[in-house]
Amino acid sequence: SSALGMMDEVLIPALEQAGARYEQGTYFLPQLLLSAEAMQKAFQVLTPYLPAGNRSSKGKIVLATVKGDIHDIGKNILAVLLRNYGYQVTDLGKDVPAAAIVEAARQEEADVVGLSALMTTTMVQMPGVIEALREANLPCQVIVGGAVITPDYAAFAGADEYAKDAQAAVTAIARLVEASRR
Ligand code: B1M
Repeated sequence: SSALGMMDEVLIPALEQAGARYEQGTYFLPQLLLSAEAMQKAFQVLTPYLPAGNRSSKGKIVLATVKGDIHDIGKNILAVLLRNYGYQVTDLGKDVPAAAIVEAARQEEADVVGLSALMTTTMVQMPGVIEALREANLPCQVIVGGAVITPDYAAFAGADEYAKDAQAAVTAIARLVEASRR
């Protein structure tokens, strides 16, 4: 199997199973943390084998997990894929306030800002971040994703694109960079 296949078919389902056990009450936070750590380590091993496209600079992308949310595994996968495809990625990390995202988008002259949220309690940060980016009059396009996000919610939040997984996000971001350069 390919590195991306191992991630999609083995690692992510395993982590989802840990999540399901946590929900059923047979796993507790320490087991969930250990599972997430194991995932991050496996991910580091696979990183050099993830698909690489043409590496000339294709665009500048700013990524962040929204304020209040410390889930970053999906966003980290997206960052690695984008770098492998030749994008210049500024990863602001997790639990990032709106003002820091706007500041980075301005400084980096981002073509695209990507926001991730994994919880119903934090996805509600997205509309505010997008509004702040628009108010700052920045020319960037915005893509959102994360387990709880739906296409409807992305539209409601004012995003230009939604992607269900990191691979779909790479394709969508290629479209957005085109659009922002037109
Ligand atoms: Co937490 N957690 N967690 N957790 N955790 C969830 C999300 C939850 C669904 C589990 C549950 O209760 N069933 C639940 C949220 C409920 C909800 O709101 N619907 C939850 C909760 C409640 C919590 C805590 C509050 C638990 C507590 O403390 N009581 C706490 C939150 C703390 C906080 O954020 N303030 C917490 C903590 C943690 C850990 C630290 C233990 C750990 C995170 C470690 C880390 O990220 N560094 C963790 C984990 C691992 C999970 C589960 C099990 C797995 C998430 C994950 O990494 N999946 C999760 C349950 C589940 O999903 N089954 C759960 C794998 C990852 C590759 O997927 O990030 O979705 P994901 O990314 C995908 C797509 O969503 C997409 O691409 C990726 C695939 O290619 N994608 C994008 C993501 N971002 C994108 C951005 C894009 C485009 C696509 O464009 C920009």
